[in-house]
Amino acid sequence: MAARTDNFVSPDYFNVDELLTEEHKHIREAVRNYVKKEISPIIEDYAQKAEFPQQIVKQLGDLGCFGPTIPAEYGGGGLDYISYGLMMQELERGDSGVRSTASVQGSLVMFPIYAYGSEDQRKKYLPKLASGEWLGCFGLTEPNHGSDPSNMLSNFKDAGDHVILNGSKMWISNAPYSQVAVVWAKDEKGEIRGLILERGMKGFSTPTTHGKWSLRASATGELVFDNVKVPKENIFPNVKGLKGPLGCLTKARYGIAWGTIGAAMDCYDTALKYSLEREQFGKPIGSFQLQQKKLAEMITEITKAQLLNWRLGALMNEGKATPQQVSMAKRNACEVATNICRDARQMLGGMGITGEYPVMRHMMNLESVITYEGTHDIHLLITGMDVTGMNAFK
Ligand code: TGC
Ligand code: FAD
Repeated sequence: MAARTDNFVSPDYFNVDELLTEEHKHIREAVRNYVKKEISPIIEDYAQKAEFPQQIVKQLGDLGCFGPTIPAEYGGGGLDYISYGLMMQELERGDSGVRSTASVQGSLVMFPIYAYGSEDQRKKYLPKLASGEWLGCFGLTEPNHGSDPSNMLSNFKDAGDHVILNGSKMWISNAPYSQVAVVWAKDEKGEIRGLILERGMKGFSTPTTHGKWSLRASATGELVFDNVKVPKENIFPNVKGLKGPLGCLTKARYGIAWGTIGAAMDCYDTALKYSLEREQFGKPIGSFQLQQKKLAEMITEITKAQLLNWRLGALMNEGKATPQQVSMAKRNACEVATNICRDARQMLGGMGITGEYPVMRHMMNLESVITYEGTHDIHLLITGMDVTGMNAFK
């Protein structure tokens, strides 16, 4: 397939740019240019072949997309949450799988090592993860425990200076290419703890998951632990319980709220341009009311989500954002983006199902994004519990 030329023009109907600093705009520009140059020309091909573009790991490290909010002394960017959000928006504008690689590395691997790890763990792992020398993954979900991770079965037993880990994890992004895995498992008291595993530990394997129709350019796999001997120094000393992994998810879900709107912006831009060029019945299809309704609704929802994300970013910067607010933003953005990509696909008619345009790829990717990091319904129940005070999960 011929490499696609990326002429993306970013929609900004309410001048949200005026809310950004010069540094924010500079960071966004750098990531947008990277996506135009290195992602858009190749991503369709990798998605069609269901291959992970391994070269992006070093590129994303060089660009500062891994752990942008982690302090610079550990190799992070020392940036604020709006900068992080804008990076995720631009990466997912290219492909949700590329954003996935960055959010797993930054929010689900580097963040827990930074927030819950010992000083030795921080020094050993963070700089190599920030630079992209090492890739990491995050193992929470199990074959029989997805939405309900508190009932996980993976467990470890004390064996002197090390522990013996058994169990398995499923649906793990980056797993097949990771040097490092942050794994959540229960100790002998049944308490959830985080452990850092390294590729090469005896009994630890990462089989690839095949046959996905979604996130085809992202590598997904299992983590299998068969009596893995893990040194005690690899256990996070500073967190116990489900709040450990859920705290990481709050950071990653925040990035997804921005990211999915990036995918929606790409689909809107594509559909708008197509509607001005494509003629039927002697007129551009953009002149028909039914097509204008789709475009008007797309830009309305994108604008609302951009404003919500900006406000959430401001709250994150002040340390005031609640996990429930993040859930609302993740759920809303995934729904909006999924609907926009589906409408854009229809507006392109038959061309909408081809790899000539990015819309079908985005649309299929978003079926994963609306499911992972807490499903659409789980986030609705989180909001429901927050406003009523009553738990409808159990
Ligand atoms: P619950 O009793 O509500 O909470 C247990 C403890 O955790 C605290 N907590 C949180 N802390 C930080 N951030 C959050 N978002 C938190 N939510 C809850 C809570 O305060 C409590 O603390 P403490 O001190 O009292 O112990 O737990 P529950 O068992 O009732 O479950 C609640 C529920 C269902 C909302 C939770 O389990 C959930 O969110 N389930 C969804 C699972 C999920 O999102 N899995 C994602 C796996 S990772 C992934 O998908 C990566 S894809 C990445 C990519 O490719 O981009
Ligand atoms: P289930 O929990 O079995 O849910 C099935 C359905 O039941 C859903 O519609 C759900 O909303 C509904 N449901 C469940 N409980 C309730 C309830 N109480 N009330 C009402 N409805 C309910 N996980 C990781 O740990 N690390 C990763 O890197 C990772 N990457 C992923 C990459 C991809 C491509 C995918 C698809 C998933 C990934 N996941 C990862 C796993 C993901 O987080 C889970 O798929 C997700 O949390 C849902 O779990 P499940 O698939 O087991 O669905």
